[in-house]
Amino acid sequence: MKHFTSILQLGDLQEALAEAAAIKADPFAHQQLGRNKTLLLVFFNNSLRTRLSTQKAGLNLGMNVIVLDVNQGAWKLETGHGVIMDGDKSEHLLEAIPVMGSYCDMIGVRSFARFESKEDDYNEVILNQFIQYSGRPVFSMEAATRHPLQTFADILTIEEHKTKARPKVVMTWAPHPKALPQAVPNSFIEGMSMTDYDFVIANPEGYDLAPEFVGKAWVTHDQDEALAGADFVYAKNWASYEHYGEVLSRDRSWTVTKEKMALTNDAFFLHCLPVRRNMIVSDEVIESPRSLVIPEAANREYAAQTVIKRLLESL
Ligand code: AN0
Ligand code: CP
Repeated sequence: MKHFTSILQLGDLQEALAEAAAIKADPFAHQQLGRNKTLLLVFFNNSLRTRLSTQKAGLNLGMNVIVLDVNQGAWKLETGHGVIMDGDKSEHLLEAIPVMGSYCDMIGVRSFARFESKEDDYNEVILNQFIQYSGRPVFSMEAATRHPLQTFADILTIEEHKTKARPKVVMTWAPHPKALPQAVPNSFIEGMSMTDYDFVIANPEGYDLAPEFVGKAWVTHDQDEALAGADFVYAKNWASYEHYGEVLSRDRSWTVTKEKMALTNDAFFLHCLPVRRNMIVSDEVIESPRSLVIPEAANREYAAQTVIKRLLESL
C-alpha cells in the first residue's frame, strides 16, 4: 500500500480485520519496523481522537512522531494557485509540503471539507497535493470526502460485538447546529460495501449523500422504518450535499433517544465522536450499556497502527 485515502485500499477486509486484531492483542510486536522512521501528523483542523490514537499507533511501531497544527504556530498557508500573496498568508502550500516531506518518512493529513467549493472538496485538492508533492506515503486522518481510519475502527468494533453473521446496521442522520462534513458517512458507506451486512441509510429529504458514495445502498427518509430490527445504530450529522454545505434542518425528532432505540433489536449505539449530547443522541442512550462509543474510539489506535504498519512495510 503506497498511500491510504480510502477504506477500499485495505483490500481483503477479513485479512485487514485479522491483522488489526493481532495488533490489538500484541501492540508492540513490530517495534523494530518503525525504528529511526519519523511520522509527521499534519492537522488543518481540530482533533482529539485522531491526534492521540495516531501518535500512539506510531509510537507502538517504534516510530518517532512529530505533530504540526498548521493553524497554530506555523505560517498561514495559501492554497490557491496563481494568487498574488499580498494578504495575510505568508507561505504557499506548494513550498510547505515538500519541506514537511524532507523531515519525515510518512505523513498523515487532516484537512476537512471547506464547503467553499464542492468541486475542490470532492477532488480532495489538499490531500492530493500532499500525495503529489511530499515525496512520502500519505494517509488520510479525515480529508474532505472520507475518514477511512474511523471507518476501519467502526467495522472492527461491529465485528467485536455482532452476534449474528449478517447484522442490520443503520446509519442515521441526526441534528447538529453547525454544518459538518460528509467524510464520515461517505466513508462508512464505502466500508459497508466491503461487508455483507444488511445496511440502511436514514436521512431527511435534502440530505441524500453524493451518488458516487451512496451507490446501490438502501436509503430511506423514514428513520423509524430504518431502525426497526436494527442491531447497530450508527448516528452522524452531515450538511446537505445537494445544497452544498447548508444546514437545512435541526429537527430534533431525528435525535437518537431511548424511544427510538426501542424500535431496534436492542441495538448497539455507535458514533465517531465528538458528539453533541441531546442533539445527536440523548444522555440515556450514550450512557447506556449498549453504547460502544468508548471502545469504538479505543479501536482507532489499532486501525491506525494496521495502516501505518502496512505503509512502513512498503517503504
Ligand atoms: C467532524 C466531522 O463531522 O467530520 C469530525 C468527526 C470525526 N466533526 C466535527 O467537526 C464536530
Ligand atoms: N472521531 C474523530 O476523528 O475524532 P477527532 O476529530 O477528535 O480526531
